[in-house]
Amino acid sequence: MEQTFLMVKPDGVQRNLIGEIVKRFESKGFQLVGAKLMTITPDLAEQHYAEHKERPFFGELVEFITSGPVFAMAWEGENVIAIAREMMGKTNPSEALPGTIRGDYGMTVGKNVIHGSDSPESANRELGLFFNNDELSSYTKQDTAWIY
Ligand code: DAT
Ligand code: MG
Repeated sequence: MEQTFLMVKPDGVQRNLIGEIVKRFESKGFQLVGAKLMTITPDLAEQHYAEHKERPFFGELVEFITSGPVFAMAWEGENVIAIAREMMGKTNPSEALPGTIRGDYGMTVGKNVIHGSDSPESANRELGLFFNNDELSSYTKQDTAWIY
């Protein structure tokens, strides 16, 4: 079963959106396999966003993502990487459709509420950056038979 890394960013935590965001992925039928509230160090932020190192907004991005606690999550389900990206909406909340998380709760590209891995490679990399193996739970939920 596929897994992805999702994270409520510092703005989402401050705006009391953790529950709302967890609820959307739970209700969809995905399974939570790991979660923690944590403050990202500058070193972890630079590793996490390494692909953007040369972009002009990199400094601001690192400053923002380390500015307060985030809620880091590992979610599991069929096609969860792509479906979670759809549920998040476009990077720029002003272009994200209503019904998506960024479309419903975001206003600016800087503070866009949620992060989600964009490919199997990035999911694997990001899950490894944020979680130790013993922080991820492998378990069977009773509702799985009613979802698939
Ligand atoms: P996503 O978070 O949708 O995967 P991304 O990987 O292209 O988007 O960029 C990572 C984050 O960087 C994004 O969530 C917000 C910030 N960002 C992207 N483009 C930006 C821009 N033009 N100006 C400021 N911040 C930007
Ligand atoms: Mg990205």
